[in-house]
Amino acid sequence: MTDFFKDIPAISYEGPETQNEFAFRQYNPDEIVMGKPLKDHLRFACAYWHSFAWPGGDPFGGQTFDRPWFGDTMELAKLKADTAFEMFQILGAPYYCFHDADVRPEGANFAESTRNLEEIVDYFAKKQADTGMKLLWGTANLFSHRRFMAGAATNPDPDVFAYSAATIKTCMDATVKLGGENYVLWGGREGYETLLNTDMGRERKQAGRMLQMVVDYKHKIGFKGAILIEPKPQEPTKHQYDYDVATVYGFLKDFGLENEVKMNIEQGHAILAGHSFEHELATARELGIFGSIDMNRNDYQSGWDTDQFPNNVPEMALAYYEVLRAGGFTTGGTNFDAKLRRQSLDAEDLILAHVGAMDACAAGLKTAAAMLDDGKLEAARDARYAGWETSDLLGSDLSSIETHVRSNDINPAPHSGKQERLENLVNSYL
Ligand code: XUL
Ligand code: CO
Repeated sequence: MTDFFKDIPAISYEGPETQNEFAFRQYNPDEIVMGKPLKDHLRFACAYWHSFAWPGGDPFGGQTFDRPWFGDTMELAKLKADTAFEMFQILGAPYYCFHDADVRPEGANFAESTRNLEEIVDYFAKKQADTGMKLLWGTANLFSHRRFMAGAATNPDPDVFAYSAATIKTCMDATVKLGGENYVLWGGREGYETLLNTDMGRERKQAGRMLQMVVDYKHKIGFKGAILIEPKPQEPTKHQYDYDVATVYGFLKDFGLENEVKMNIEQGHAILAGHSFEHELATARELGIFGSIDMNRNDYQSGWDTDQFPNNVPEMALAYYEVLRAGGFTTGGTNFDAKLRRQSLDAEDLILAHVGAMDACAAGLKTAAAMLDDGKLEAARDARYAGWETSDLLGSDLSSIETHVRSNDINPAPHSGKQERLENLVNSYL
């Protein structure tokens, strides 16, 4: 046991009336909702990077957190792992997610970095066996180190492409070894700063080829999990190629990967792309590429990816409504890609941030389930499109349709979209 979370009890469900801050009010893991326990609907995961690797910097100032595991040795990496697994257990969050760079010190070269990763993976494997915690997804950090400043797969230098491909392979191996259920690719630097020095066509092909290699390797090693792309329009790069779900779908089609790769959709990234979270989720569902979610929120004033813990239940209800309409998670889950504010220094802050987020997600999911169960929203949607149930227009052609309009003297009357009525209906479930 480390003493970082000493005096903080394991969090359990006490119900809405409890006065205990260190308890769930909404998240009862075993509560049955639409035929299955809440914990299996939500599949919570903690993000290693924000909770244990992020030092608390912003563009105007550096580290504010003073964690006993900060430093570049294997010994400290193991202390970090010990503390992380203690937090997962306190929260009863069944999953976690990590990048290679979050969990191991950078080595002097590729071989040493890989050796460090492998040693930590063995350490994680033991901890997973001891605690029952599971890996939702692994990923490679191909954006922090200066070698990736001009991109990873899309770098003008083939040596960086090679280094990235080799790193992805080691991270996929690590994910498989830990029984990970997905492998994520987020291309933070796969884009450009200025078109003046960028060969966009070439970079796109490099990114497509890298993704094909990832899928080939997945099949070669028999990885049964999902390969997920996490779209984001910009930041840190001025323009990222995987802008949003629809853009990524076009990219996947182009490289023959639309049946191989799914989406990890992050709330904050959706907002940065000028969409709502539910828009991105619904798009992925309709295209058959919904996979998993990164759950956070952005400060709407800053227009920046502030990665705050989620707390807006009405918004989350609409997001989980789309998740449920997609059939819920299979390999995916709810990953808290969220970090404390840099003034929230205490161990308690880290626990309470997750407790609040898990409660808000549970409330959102239960609201979504009630909306779906009740059926009024879907009935209203069906009624709006009812005319299409008996129409064969889509199999017709323009000339026949003109004849049809003339001979039946078609003169459409506008119908109300009933938006406010539906908004009232949604609020009635909250
Ligand atoms: C960055 C982001 C990443 C990915 C994983 O905005 O969301 O943390 O989730 O690389
Ligand atoms: Co994310």
